Amino acid sequence: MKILLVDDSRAIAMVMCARLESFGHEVRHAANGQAAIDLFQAEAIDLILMDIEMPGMNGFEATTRIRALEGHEPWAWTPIIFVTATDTDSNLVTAIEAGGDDFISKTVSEAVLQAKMKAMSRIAALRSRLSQANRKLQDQANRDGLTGLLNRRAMDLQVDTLWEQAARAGRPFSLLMVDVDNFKRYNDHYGHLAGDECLRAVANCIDHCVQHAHDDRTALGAFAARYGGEEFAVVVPDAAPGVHAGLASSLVEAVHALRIPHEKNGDFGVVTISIGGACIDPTAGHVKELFRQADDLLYKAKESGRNRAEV
Ligand code: GH3
Ligand code: MG
Ligand code: MG
Ligand code: MG
Ligand code: MG
Repeated sequence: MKILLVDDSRAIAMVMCARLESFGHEVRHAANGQAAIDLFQAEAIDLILMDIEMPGMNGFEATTRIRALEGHEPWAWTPIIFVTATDTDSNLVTAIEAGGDDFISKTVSEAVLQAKMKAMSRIAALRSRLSQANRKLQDQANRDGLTGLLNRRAMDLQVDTLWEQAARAGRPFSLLMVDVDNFKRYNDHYGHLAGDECLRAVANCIDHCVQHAHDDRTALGAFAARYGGEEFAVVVPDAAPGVHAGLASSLVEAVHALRIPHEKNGDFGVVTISIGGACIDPTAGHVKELFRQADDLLYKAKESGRNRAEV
């Protein structure tokens, strides 16, 4: 484990440090509460051994603050053991109320210290498995199973946040609505399995273009999502007007260049997409207006022959 040892006494810290290292742990030392918080934020710590009496911020206060920092993360819980010379009832109660997990005396025997460290390693291992599983579940909940792109739910959440940010910064916000042309006929002609493969390839191509799109060498910060069925959305949160138009035509070209055979797609003979793209000032309109405009322009792109972008 990586242990954060918080103690204002250099002598005690050196003794404890040597013992913990002899059990195979890695130790970081902080000589006061604030230094402990700084180290905790800078490094991945598995366990904290916390002194109580320290000049400035004491151990109770430092513990309360560390617990507040952990508050945003669902599985974050770093075991904190108080180490003190005065293990009175009132100290024990205050320690637990501040968010401490255990309490040991400064004169603790080597055997007991080692046993407690073992128990805490088990907690640290469990916590790390939970946090990994949680991250995996979160990722699964945000992604579309077929294409691996962000799903509609995740996109809506992202758009809300980015829209607010763009409004505060007074920057334009762009959206491209992408729809595969005559895709019903593709399924009818080639079958649904081939249809799925085709959607995967188109999604991949769009994602690749969006990830590599640059505006004068600056990455756009844009992302693609599966909006539903054979429709995709590309969110361009911080684009100068016109940038979204360039991206839209490069997407149309890139999908056409895949040359995926589609005999029933009019004269094109290959799979194509149509795009409606809108760019609006977030302080002057609602996000629904952005989607409505993009949708109208997509309809126009379909009407005027497909395999094109209207922006
Ligand atoms: P348009 O050019 O006007 O967009 O015509 P279209 O045929 O693409 O539009 P329409 O909305 O009539 O048909 C969309 C088709 O997309 C129908 C649906 O079966 C198919 N589709 C939607 N999701 C999936 C999917 O996940 N896999 C497959 N294979 N097909 C899908
Ligand atoms: Mg002290
Ligand atoms: Mg459609
Ligand atoms: Mg349709
Ligand atoms: Mg379509």
